[in-house]
Amino acid sequence: MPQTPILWSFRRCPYAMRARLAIKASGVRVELREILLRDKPAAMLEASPKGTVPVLETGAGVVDESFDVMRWALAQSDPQNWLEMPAAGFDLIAEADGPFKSALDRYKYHVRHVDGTREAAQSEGAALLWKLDRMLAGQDWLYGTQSLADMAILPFVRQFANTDRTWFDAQNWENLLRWLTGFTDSDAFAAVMGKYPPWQAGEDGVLF
Ligand SMILES: N[C@@H](CCC(=O)N[C@@H](CS)C(=O)NCC(=O)O)C(=O)O
Repeated sequence: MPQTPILWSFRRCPYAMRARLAIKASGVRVELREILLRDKPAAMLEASPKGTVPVLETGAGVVDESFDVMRWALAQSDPQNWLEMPAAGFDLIAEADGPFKSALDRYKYHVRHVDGTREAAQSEGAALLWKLDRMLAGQDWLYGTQSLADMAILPFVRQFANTDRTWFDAQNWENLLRWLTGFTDSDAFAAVMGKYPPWQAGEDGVLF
């Protein structure tokens, strides 16, 4: 690769998180440019006018969907064999990115005082969480060993959990809780959650 790829990122965004997780796991070095969603740099919008993070600029082009960034990184190098996942893993990720994420957004940003909205979204999201809990019975990861599916989905489960931590912790999904805690307590997670000041035009980002 002729130049260091550039990753436009926002620390708290679950999509950017999963991109950073896969990049770290691959060992590929990128230049990380932290942004503020309310003040997106012109250089990022030039690369990807749709204005969402993450955006990866490589010598060969722009990758601006987080799942594609994950796959790009693992295609360079996959020392932990995250790509060794049954085909069903792709459907599971699609379910998390689709119906579950939609429920998560309604749960997190529900219109206050509109009766039932929050509870409906909560139980809609919980349907996938119970399924994950069953898959995790007797094993640490969704498909036995850690794979793309775990790392693509966990940042969103973390966000769901943090929306109402008391409620989440009171549910009887022990396997799910173990999986989530294992992730949030891991060095791998800490390694992608460093805090950086927003990138300023003209400066180099952080070598990540
Ligand atoms: N499908 C995109 C979604 C990315 C996305 O929606 N990111 C959010 C932040 S978590 C964003 O950049 N939103 C634009 C904004 O808030 O202005 C992906 O997977 O990369």
